Amino acid sequence: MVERDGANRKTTNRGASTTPDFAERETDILSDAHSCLSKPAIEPTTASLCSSAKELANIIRNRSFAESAHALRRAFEHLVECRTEPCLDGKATQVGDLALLPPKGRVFLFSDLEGNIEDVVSALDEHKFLARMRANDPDDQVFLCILGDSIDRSRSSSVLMEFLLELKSTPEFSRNIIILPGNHELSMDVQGLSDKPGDARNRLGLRDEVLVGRESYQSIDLAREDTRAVASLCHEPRFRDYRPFQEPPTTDDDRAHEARVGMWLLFNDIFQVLPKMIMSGNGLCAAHAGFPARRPFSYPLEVATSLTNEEKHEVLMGITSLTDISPERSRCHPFNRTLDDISWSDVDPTIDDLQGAPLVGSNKRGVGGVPGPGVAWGYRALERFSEISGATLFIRGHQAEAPSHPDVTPLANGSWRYKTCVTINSSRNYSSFVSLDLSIQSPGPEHLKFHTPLIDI
Ligand SMILES: [Mn+2]
Repeated sequence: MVERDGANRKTTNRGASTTPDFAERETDILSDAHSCLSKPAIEPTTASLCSSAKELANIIRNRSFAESAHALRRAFEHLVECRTEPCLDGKATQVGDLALLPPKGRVFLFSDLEGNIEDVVSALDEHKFLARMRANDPDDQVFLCILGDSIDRSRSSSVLMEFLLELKSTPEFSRNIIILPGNHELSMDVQGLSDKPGDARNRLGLRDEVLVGRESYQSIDLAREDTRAVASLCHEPRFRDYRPFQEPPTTDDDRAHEARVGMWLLFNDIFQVLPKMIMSGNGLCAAHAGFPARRPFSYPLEVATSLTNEEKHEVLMGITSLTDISPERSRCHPFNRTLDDISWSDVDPTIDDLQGAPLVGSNKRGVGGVPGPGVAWGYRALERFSEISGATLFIRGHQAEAPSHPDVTPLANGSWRYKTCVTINSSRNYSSFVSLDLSIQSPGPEHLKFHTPLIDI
């Protein structure tokens, strides 16, 4: 009955006024979005109809809140399905939180895009990604891996996330694409405590973009660091309390707000169900920041090397079940040490093995002054993880600044190497990404190709 009222009102509004004012139109759109959020979408995704990444990005940039809500809902349901449908046919597959690449094809890896949609779009088009994925030639498989921190203080964080998720939930592309969350996407959601628009506790601006509205958010001059304008919008009483409503909303304003809250929660759920780590059949491993480092991964190296294959497999299986996707939502992971290790850790060549308290790590990064939950790791920890996992090359992002140390080698475009680990950075400042031939057995850093995309805005 409520939906029917909404539908009637929509028709009336569209027929009665040639130029409905923005607020009225937006409320109308949000009411539609509210119903989209509560039911699965069935129509084909926009990406199926696009010939280039640029075309898709433009469509997504201009789509309505209702269309975004619809697409995100479809992406969430697809990602949940991906967790439980392993399949070995030359494509990427997934077991729980662990994404698996086949030992054939070329993989392109980006990390820390930080809302930098233009670069990834131009890179994908330069390498004819959509056409090649669509052609599905077994001898020309291309894979796209995004290693997290795709969002940051930017006007394009929500557009970039929607762009990546749209590709991921398109059937002909899905199994050539792996999207990992970084600490930006997984940082603890401490409600109501953040006064800064870019604070990690509101996912570095993504919450503001969603709750305030992309259109309003983009009208604020962030280049002038006029962040107080965003803060004042976000701290209107109705934006402060973004928990789901206990009672059904009665006014249009409430319905619009609930729709925005629903979309914000949906983004959070999507980040939870994304895979957390990537491995290939030949020895490539990739994650946002680190690898499982504390128990059971912190066996002494002599114990790790003496594990049977079955025992190593059992230890690795810990990676496949980091996330509880039960309907009871858990949006933070303060006590999931393995997830902290993967999404927050830093390389520190001055540390022999691991540094970090047993429960909460003590590396320098943190949220709101609280020490970061990851660990700092050195060579022995990397060696032990390589021994257990069989990884000969570990690719990560997260740490733009290379530590100054004789064992650290600066590479192209802000990337750097430490032993068998390569840290890449695809943010605006560096815009670099790497690719690797997956057929190479036991690859090392020397097998990586470094790219810098053309910026074409
Ligand atoms: Mn990071």
